Amino acid sequence: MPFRLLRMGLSRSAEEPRFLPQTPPLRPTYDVVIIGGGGHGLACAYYLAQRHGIRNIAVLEADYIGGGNTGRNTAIVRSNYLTPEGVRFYEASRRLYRDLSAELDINLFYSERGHYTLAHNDNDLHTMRWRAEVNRHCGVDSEVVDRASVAQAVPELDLDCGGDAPVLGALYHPPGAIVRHDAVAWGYARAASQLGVEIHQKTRVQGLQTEGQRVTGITTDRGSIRCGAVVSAVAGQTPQITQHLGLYPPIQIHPLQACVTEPVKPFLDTIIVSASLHVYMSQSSRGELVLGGAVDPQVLHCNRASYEFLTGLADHVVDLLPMAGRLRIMRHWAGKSDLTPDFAPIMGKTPVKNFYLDAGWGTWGFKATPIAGATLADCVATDQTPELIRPFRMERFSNQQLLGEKGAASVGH
Ligand code: PYC
Repeated sequence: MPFRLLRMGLSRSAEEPRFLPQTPPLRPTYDVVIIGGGGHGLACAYYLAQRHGIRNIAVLEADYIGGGNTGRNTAIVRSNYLTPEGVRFYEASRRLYRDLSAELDINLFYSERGHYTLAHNDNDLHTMRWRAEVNRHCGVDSEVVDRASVAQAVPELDLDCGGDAPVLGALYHPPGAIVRHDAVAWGYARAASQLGVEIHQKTRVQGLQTEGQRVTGITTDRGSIRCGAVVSAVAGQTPQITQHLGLYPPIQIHPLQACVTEPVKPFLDTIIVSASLHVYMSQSSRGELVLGGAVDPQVLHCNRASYEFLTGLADHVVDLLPMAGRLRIMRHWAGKSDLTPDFAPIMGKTPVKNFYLDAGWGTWGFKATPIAGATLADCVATDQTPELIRPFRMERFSNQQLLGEKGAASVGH
């Protein structure tokens, strides 16, 4: 028996059992280097190879793929934003997500649930009506519904919220969905790798080289490489990368925490969000309640989860869903939100030629993954800014052309 196992282990005839091939040594030169092996970086690599035929690409990931914000969010997909620019962009992302399991040949457990953003006062209702108007104008399914409709959708909710913040109605967005987040990273990674993209995990960037105003190379802890173009898609690590080029985009990093409870029988088949109570919740296919809250108030570049957050979140969750008080928390984590002043991302070209940025996603990065990857790939391949991401260019901060997307937030900031 041991000999048979040994023979199989050493045999080259058996199919490669790993999801990704083993990491090769770094080559001296690549056409494109993507810093960040999260969903955005991997999606960009995939679309560069698949849509533009650019295959001499390395994705550099300091840790393991999908181990940053891609694996640390609450997996919500929606497009009910406030600004027309945001709505169009996130709707394009939602449409790509909907068909992504088939495209990547992996079950992403994409599940359309409907998404309720609760209104607890007149101000909330005003913003919901505004969002519904903009959404419908952009072809996105979204409407304001009354309190009775919310009660009918989720009878387990206490719509008086313990008497403190009674629910008056909600913005209802039927296509709101959840999707298995780690599978999104793995799906893009495998599809990109099958097209020839190299994915280098445990490879940390230490510096960037320029000649004139053009980026030409990267120093890593596994050696130096030259490259035609560099994409930075590292979310909460952005300042550490851009500082090498003297670029300081207006980003502040705040932790964002979330948790899951022990599994219970399915009872919640929608996504419920309350910005006033700082709570969002859904039920996973395993029966766990997935719960999140507001970003931490302090700037902090770390993934530490805190007991204070859990007690604050539990307090608000129990106001809205009293039965949750009997559930145990099973896992609890934090990611790094890179917030911009107008709550819209920073995407595309930068003052350094051939250096492209994908940053400033705040609490919305995961839902943007497919379209961020696709538009960034278009931008790199053509060196032209696609129409869909023109509003997100970095110059908007010096041209006073901010977007004002804060009203679309699911949580307090
Ligand atoms: O915008 O849907 C959202 C969201 C949920 C958690 C963080 N952001």
